Amino acid sequence: MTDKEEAQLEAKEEKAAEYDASQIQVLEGLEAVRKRPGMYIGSTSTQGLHHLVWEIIDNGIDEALAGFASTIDVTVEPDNSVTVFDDGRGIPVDIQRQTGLPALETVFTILHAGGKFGGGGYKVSGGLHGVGASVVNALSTSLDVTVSHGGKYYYMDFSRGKVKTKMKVIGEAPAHAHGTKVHFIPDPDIFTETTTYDDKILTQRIRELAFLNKGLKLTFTDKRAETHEKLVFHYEGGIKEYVAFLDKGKTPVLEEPIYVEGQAKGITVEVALQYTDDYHTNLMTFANNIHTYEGGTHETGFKTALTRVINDYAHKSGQLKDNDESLSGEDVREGMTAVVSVKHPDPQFEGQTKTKLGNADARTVTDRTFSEHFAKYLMEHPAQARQVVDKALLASKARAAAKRAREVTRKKSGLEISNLPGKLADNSSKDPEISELFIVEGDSAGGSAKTGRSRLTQAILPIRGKILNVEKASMERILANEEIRTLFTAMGTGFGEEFDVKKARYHKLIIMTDADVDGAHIRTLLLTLIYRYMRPLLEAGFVYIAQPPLYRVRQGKMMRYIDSDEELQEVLGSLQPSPKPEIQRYKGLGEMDASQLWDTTMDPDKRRLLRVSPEDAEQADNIFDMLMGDKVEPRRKFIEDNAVYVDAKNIDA
Ligand code: TSJ
Repeated sequence: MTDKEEAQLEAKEEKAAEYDASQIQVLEGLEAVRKRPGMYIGSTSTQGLHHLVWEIIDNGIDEALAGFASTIDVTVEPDNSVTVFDDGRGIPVDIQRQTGLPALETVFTILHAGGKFGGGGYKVSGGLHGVGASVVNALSTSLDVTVSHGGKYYYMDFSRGKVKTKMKVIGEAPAHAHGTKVHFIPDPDIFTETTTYDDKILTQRIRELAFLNKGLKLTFTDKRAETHEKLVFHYEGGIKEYVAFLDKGKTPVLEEPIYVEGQAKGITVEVALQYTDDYHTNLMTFANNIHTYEGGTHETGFKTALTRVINDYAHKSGQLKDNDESLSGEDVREGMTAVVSVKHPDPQFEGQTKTKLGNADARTVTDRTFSEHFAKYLMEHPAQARQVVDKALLASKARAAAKRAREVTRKKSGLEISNLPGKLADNSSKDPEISELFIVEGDSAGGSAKTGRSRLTQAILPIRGKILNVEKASMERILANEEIRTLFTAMGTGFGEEFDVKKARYHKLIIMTDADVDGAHIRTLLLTLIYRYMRPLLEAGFVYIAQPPLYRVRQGKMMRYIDSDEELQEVLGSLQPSPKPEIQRYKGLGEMDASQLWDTTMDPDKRRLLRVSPEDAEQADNIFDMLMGDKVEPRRKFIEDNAVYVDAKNIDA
């Protein structure tokens, strides 16, 4: 062998070794995903299962944001597998220099390879959800991809992340056909709780993505349903149509929502807002299509600009005099529905749930974009501007009056913790970490809970049936409601803008309602209230739902508590026919005595609590709007269609 040949051989061996090493890294990478899926997709519950779909769709959205795709089709197949198609350029099929592999293979086998090539623009994949398509691949028993490009169909498939079929051409495509189709089956070994997709969760997010990406057409087809109906979501107006959608059934103040869009420093900002005749504020903010529940810089920029511009205008128009007190943030937001959506090339997500935007430049760009357009709008629409300012002035007056009233009552009866409301049976420990507050439906169940509880750690607050319609009530009226006041006082966290989660006197707030439709209503109402006025509790993971059993079965000495009709059938099937098993159905908590309530629902060693995420509570908020809205027909239909859903599903997620 000549020196040259020897050197060539060595180089070749080296390359082969490098290749082997990188292959091992690939397998180790995807193996790590399978070992700790929660680290990559948050959880392996139904949320994690749906996360797989978001991951894949995000790639199609990126292609649309880059200007190459106009449609994304999502299909749930009869076997619960999912197909996503976009009509973009198709994932590149050429061989990459560094790896010697088709780019297509790399996308599905290398961690975080999702948006690494292509460059430029913002990517929604790579944001909060953006762990990449390889993670979905690792967690699927089977994943296949078809790319149409340059007159050919390219195909490749995988199993649990490992290549099964190397990329190959499987046919001739029409010359101008282009796109990417990904089909995957979630691995039941990973998603042990459930592998069943929820059409409501999918529909809601797909609709939201259509609102957030104006002009992009998204479709959803559920092939498990008899109809196979294709739902089409396509909004040329984007978030402006979102605001109108959120305000359905309310009376708008402006003839149509204000919409502004601007761009600076590579950041795109869109804001849409409307005022309606109710008191509740609905502000939703998004960064790279991710719902930023915890807000962040874009939200701050928007709020500051809104308050400043309205105050400036109110002075110019003479509605506010020089010596008048300025309108507060809460005043100018009362009755407002707004969506703020920014797209940032390098979003930084912070906070407890990583849903708080941290980029400082998003604040300045949002503030400037919005204030310029909004100031101009007010000047050009004086009649509507007057209404907006009048509304804020009214809110301001009501707030001042309520404050005075509060100060008076505080002096008299005291709202301080030293003077906790009579209905509350507080626990004896002062350590918030081990303290739990049970909100219990009904005085009789409240009595049992007080008797049965662990006095050291468990506080009980009984509440009566339907408290109050939060939607129709102003902040003042909500505060005036005794039971709501008791809840806020007991929590010790304050209210609205002064809310401080660090002051929480209990790190578990547990909602305990009957397992019937009324119980579901009360739970929805409480979650809505918490979502709107105590949201940081949700973000901190402090909010829970207790699960009382549905049945008790007794046979001789054997006794079991049972949670569902299916379980009841199962248990009855496993019993001897005699002696005849005795079945008790619990319609309400009140039917259990103190020790039964403790055993089944309150004992920390035996109970099963459901933790409520901000997303769950948002669903409750949506349901609540529908249940309490003016329109009777959708409500009746909703209750009929979703009797089960209202009962439990929105919380079980
Ligand atoms: F369809 C889908 F949503 F399921 C999906 C689409 C799933 C995945 C994992 C990827 C895609 C996808 C990727 N659609 N379109 C693309 N585009 C690219 O990967 C691409 C194509 C061309 C170029 C280029 O610079 O020429 C760059 C990129 C990133």
